[in-house]
Amino acid sequence: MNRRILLVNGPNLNLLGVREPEIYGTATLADVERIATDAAARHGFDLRAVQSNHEGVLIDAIHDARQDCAGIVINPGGLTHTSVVLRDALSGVALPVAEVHISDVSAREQFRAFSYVRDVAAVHVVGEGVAGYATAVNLLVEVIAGRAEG
Ligand code: CA2
Repeated sequence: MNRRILLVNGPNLNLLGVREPEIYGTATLADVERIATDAAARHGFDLRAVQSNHEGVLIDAIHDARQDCAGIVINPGGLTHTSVVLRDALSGVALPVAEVHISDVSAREQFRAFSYVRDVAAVHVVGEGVAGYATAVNLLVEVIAGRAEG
């Protein structure tokens, strides 16, 4: 079994800690990647982090995960609510997926309540702030371990 997790952050998440701190807090993308890396390390996994503002780059990274990753933690950003192709990439690689959102998407605008990714993800973490990335890693590792046992 591969002991690597792919962390994917979608469009605009490079602005974390720089804009809209009242919604997303003051932690930066580098902080998020460290939180997830540390959580993965506690379970003996390493973590490859990708952030892009381009859908195709995210899809290529998801496809590449088939080679060397056991699961994917993803915050698709606004693509959550729009992207069939991102959903298809996630279901196509057949790795366990944890969907994470920093904010409580169910308590914001109506259009954020729908997620194309939700039903291809085994784990959902919403509204825990950036600490939710550690929760997502922890829960994903449980899913990975369960699948390894068969
Ligand atoms: O709550 C989340 O994690 C979201 O996935 C964040 C997305 C939003 O479109 C989703 O509805 C919920 C937005 C990511 C953009 O992040 C920014 C961070 C700081 C400043 C501006 C945007």
